[in-house]
Amino acid sequence: MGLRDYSTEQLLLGGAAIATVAFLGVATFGPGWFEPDPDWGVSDGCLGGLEHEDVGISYHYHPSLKVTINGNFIQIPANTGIDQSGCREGMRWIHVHNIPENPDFTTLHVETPDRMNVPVGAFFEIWEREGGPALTDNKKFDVNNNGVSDWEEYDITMKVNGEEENNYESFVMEDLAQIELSFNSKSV
Ligand SMILES: [Ca+2]
Repeated sequence: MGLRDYSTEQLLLGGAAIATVAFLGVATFGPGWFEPDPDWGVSDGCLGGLEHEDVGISYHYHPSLKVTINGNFIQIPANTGIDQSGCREGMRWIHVHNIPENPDFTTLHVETPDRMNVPVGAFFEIWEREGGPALTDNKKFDVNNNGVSDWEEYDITMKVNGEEENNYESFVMEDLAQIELSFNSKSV
């Protein structure tokens, strides 16, 4: 190996090292770094029920959710995620119990056997307001349940505890997080 070749190799290695450092820099300081990867499978989980083995609940916490479409409050129905198809006589790992009169935010009960990153989109799937493969983009909001991704129909804003949040469907819910989603029809 001549000196010239060796230098080329060093240059290449140096370039690779710089690229690696740059990549790590983006991964470390990029906007997604602190956001955990969502566990999308949680929407298939079922507590009790006819078709699932009963497992102990290790984590039980309560984010809450408020949804408006063009400024109109949309009530998430009581018992969403309870005794539904695929989870008869059981409860999905994210579900709703009774609704108080005139709620502002609706309490979600997140109950999982292990610590999991439960994204808000998984609740939309349980609520059947999320695009499945047969309807529209998977894991996308479909709050009006028309089979068209809401990203094509609405300008969507999301706030968590009053602060703007940009992870939308992938936002991992924490205990007591107040999640507010506003869907506003795109002007034609
Ligand atoms: Ca839609």
